[in-house]
Amino acid sequence: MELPNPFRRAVVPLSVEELLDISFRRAFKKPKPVAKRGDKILIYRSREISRIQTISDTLVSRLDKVVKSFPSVERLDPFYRELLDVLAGVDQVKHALGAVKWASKTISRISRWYISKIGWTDDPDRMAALRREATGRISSVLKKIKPEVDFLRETIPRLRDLPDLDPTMPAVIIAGMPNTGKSTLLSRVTTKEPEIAPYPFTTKGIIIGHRDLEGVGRVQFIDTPGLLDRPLSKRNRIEMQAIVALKHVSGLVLYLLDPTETCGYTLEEQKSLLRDIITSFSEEIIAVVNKKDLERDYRDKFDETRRFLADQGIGFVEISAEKGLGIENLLKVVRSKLGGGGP
Ligand SMILES: Nc1nc2c(ncn2[C@@H]2O[C@H](COP(=O)(O)OP(=O)(O)OP(=O)(O)O)[C@@H](O)[C@H]2O)c(=O)[nH]1
Ligand SMILES: [Mg+2]
Repeated sequence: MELPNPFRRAVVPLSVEELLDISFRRAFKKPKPVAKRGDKILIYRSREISRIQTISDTLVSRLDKVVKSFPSVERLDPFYRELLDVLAGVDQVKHALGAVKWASKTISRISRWYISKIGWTDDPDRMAALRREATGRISSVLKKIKPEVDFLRETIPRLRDLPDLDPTMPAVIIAGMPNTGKSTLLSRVTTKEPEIAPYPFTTKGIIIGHRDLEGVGRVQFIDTPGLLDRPLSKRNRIEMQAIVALKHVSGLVLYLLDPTETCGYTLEEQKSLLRDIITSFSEEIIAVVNKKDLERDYRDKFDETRRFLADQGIGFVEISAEKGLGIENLLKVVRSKLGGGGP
């Protein structure tokens, strides 16, 4: 049973220009109502009223859909709530949705008021003038919320793209500094094919792949964006998503180390980040020494890494994610940690 991403069905608003275009076009395209007895005043009146009503109905329904389709922030699972905060800001989203709701209410109030005013006059020119006033006010209400609508147009697609995390399924989080081979490892152990590239911050969001492990069942492997060795307050939006996974997903953490330093970060930095993660999070951590295929050229660094991990009492395995070395052994260790038997 998968917990679907709660933002999956959130509706992305049309732009303010598109909203105006659609509603006005609809209002002025409508066939003119036919009054059988040819009462001109009735015809004029119902035509102007129907124009305002169509514009208002179209806008209100589009705007309300955006607000109603967005999940209640208070009821969000903490993992998704914090991702929402990292990717968009909870307060900004609440403010933007509030503005959309305000616009919808104001538009329907304006339209009711002018419709009733048109009902009181028998002068066709006055009716047209009132209708123009109404549509003018409606447009300016919409234009007022343009920044909020643009913000939601940018933010909601990002939220809809978040992966589905199942809180009931065993989880393995793959973490480490940028470029150490996290995504390469995910592609080795699951059918996911994340982007892999020889530069940092290739992975910009959380990616989840699955694999069945004997004795454990289906396991979700969570690839995370690279983390730099720096305090929480300095972390950017990309890094913060990895922190959210470490904080809110309970599972096993595989911390990737690249002793070759070809990732662009020194072993010292990688060790320091590992120590930081150990003190900051309660999850069990296994160090994964990657790029073993290059050991011959970096023997001292590999030895130094092993010594450090042994001194700190941190369990580790050695692999080459790229060449597929040591993967079976790594999976065996993962299985046993997740209670599936093994060594
Ligand atoms: N030689 C060697 N290169 C590897 C190995 N694993 C990964 N690489 C290379 O390291 C580079 C980074 O790999 P990624 O899997 O994209 O690293 P990442 O940790 O996901 O990087 P970010 O998403 O940027 O944090 C790529 O050029 C990979 O081909 C390995 O075992 N041996
Ligand atoms: Mg990656």
